[in-house]
Amino acid sequence: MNDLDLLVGAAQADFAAAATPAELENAKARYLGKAGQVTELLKGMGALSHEEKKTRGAEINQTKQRIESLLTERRQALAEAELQAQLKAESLDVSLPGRQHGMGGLHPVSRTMERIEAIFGSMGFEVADGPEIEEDWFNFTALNTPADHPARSMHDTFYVDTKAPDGSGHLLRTHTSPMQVRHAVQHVKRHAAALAAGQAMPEIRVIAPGRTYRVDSDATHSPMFHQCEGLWIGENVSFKDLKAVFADFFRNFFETDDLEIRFRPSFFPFTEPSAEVDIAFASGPLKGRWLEVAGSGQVHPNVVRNFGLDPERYIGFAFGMGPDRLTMLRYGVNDLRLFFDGDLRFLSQFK
Ligand code: 2NL
Repeated sequence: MNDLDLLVGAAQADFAAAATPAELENAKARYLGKAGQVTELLKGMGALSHEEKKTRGAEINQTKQRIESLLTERRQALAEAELQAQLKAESLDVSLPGRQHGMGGLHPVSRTMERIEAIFGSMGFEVADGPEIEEDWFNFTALNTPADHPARSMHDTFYVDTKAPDGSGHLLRTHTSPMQVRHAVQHVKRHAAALAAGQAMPEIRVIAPGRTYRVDSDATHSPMFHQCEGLWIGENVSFKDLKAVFADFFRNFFETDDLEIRFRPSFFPFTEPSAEVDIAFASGPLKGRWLEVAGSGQVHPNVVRNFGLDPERYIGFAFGMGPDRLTMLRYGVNDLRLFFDGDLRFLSQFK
């Protein structure tokens, strides 16, 4: 083995040791670069005779070609290895089963809202809608709530803008009653001609479910909570109708006829007289305990007048209840905040 064979062997070993294209290019420079070993051999030929130059030159050129082809071979091997590694890293097993999308479900409070709408719908109640950012007049003034009433204070209410000089202002509605006020005012406008002619107006029978807002936060109060109010106005609507509506509603809602209903005197600015509504189950885990489930009353004459109706002719009742609390009772949930934390471990139990 001569010096040239040894050089080829050294280059082969060097190229094999290069693990990356960059390392291989460094190894190449050591043989074929400007100061590389092959280049140095060619430079050293100056001292040889003409005959020696011919044979030695041919041998060196051959050596150079062998090293170049070793280099090409190694370049290809590295490129191939790189490609294989990339294919492996990005491989996709098309035979794997598809990922399943989790099936969503209605929020438990939404389920309660739907039940409430269906049950009252079966009794001929329409469903009102309206803005969550409400005008002062619809939220308070129309409902006979005087300017100095504590419910109107900054302490209890989220105001969106400060009161304008004309008394108008905006706030997050503190109950769903303003939707009923809007509904009643529209209803009266629609039947204005009949009313002016002294003819009868179709009854107002509506519920107003939705989100409401108050400055309040603990285990049983959330700053955002749900309410469903109801309103029934006609020429001959009385407390006995209210009691029948509640009996029908709660027996349907809790799916039992074994419950009692009682009214307790109370006060609301928008009703007179007013009553709290309690129910008690005759069996089950809550057996015999009176549970407060709604507020109610005969609509105050001032409120009837604000609808645009004559309180001497039109009379009726209104009520308000909390779907969040009804949901807690129906499913046995003990902390209101669980409904609004968004924890799927809790929510997925209601699917
Ligand atoms: C409660 C009290 C109540 C009303 C809401 C009402 C609405 C109109 C006119 C008159 Cl448009 N009244 N709503 C009446 C009595 C009680 O709710 O404790 N809610 C959870």
